[in-house]
Amino acid sequence: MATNEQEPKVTLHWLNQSRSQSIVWLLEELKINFDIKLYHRNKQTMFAPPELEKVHPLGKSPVVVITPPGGSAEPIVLAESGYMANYLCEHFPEGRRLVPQKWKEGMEGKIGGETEAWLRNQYFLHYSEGSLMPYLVLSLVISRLKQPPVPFLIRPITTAVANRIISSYIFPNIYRHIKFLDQQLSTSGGRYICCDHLTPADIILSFPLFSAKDALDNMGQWEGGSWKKEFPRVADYVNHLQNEEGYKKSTQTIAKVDGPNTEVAPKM
Ligand SMILES: N[C@@H](CCC(=O)N[C@@H](CS)C(=O)NCC(=O)O)C(=O)O
Repeated sequence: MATNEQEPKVTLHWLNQSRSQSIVWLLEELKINFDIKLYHRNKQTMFAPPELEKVHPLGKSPVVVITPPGGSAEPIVLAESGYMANYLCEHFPEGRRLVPQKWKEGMEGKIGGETEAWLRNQYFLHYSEGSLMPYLVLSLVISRLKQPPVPFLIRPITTAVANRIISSYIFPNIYRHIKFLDQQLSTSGGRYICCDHLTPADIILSFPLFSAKDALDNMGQWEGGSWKKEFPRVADYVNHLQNEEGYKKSTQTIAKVDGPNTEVAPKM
C-alpha cells in the first residue's frame, strides 16, 4: 500500500456492488499503489452509507482521493468514473499503455487528426455513464414495482405498469444499445471496443454490461430467444472482459480486504 513519500498517496473509496470495482481493475492495470476504504450499502435501501458524503458531497462511489507527494498541494478528489479514468491515465505512466495513441502521424493538433481508437476511448468513457447506464438504472428502479415492499394486493397493478414501461420504453432503448455495441465491436479492429487491446473504455463499460447481462433476456423479445444468440459478438466481449486477468485479480483484491463472500457486481 502507498506509504512512499516520493509517491502520491491514492485512496479508493469502494462500495459493494458498484462501479468502484472497475476502478480497482483500472488502478491495478495502472500499477498504482493504493489504499481501499470499504463502504457497504444499506441492505434495505441499497443506499451508500452517509459517511461517503464526507468524501464527496454526492455520497456516491467510486471516489478516488490523491494526495500529492511531500505535502506539495491539496489532495485532489476525483468522482465520476470516466473523468477519473482520464485523470489517472494522464498522471500515471502505465496510462500510456492503456490509452490508444492520440494523433495520426503528421496530424498532430489538427481537427480530425486523432486516431479512431483514441476517439473511441474518449467516446465510450462518456457513453457508458451518459447513454447506457440511465436505461439500466431506470430498469432497476421500475422493476422494484414488481417486488416487495409493494403490498401484495396492489402488486398486480404495479407489475402491469412496470411491464408496460419496460416493454414500450426501456427495452427498445436497451435493444438499440446492444445492437450499437455489436456494430462497434464489428469495426473496432479487435476483440475490444476501441482497438485490439484493453483500454480504459473497456474497463468502465464492463460495469453496465456485467450488471445487465443476466437480466437482458427477461426484458423483451430477442431473435433466437436470447440476447446472446442475437448478438454473440457482444456476449463474447462480455465473457472476454469477465475473464480478463486484471478483472479477476480485482475481485481477489476485494475478497482479501472485504472477505470471500463480498459482492462486487450488482444484479439487476
Ligand atoms: N456517474 C457516477 C455514478 C456514481 C454512482 O451512482 N454510484 C453508485 C454505485 S454504482 C452509488 O454510489 N450508489 C449508492 C447511492 O446512491 O447511495 C460515476 O460514474 O461514478
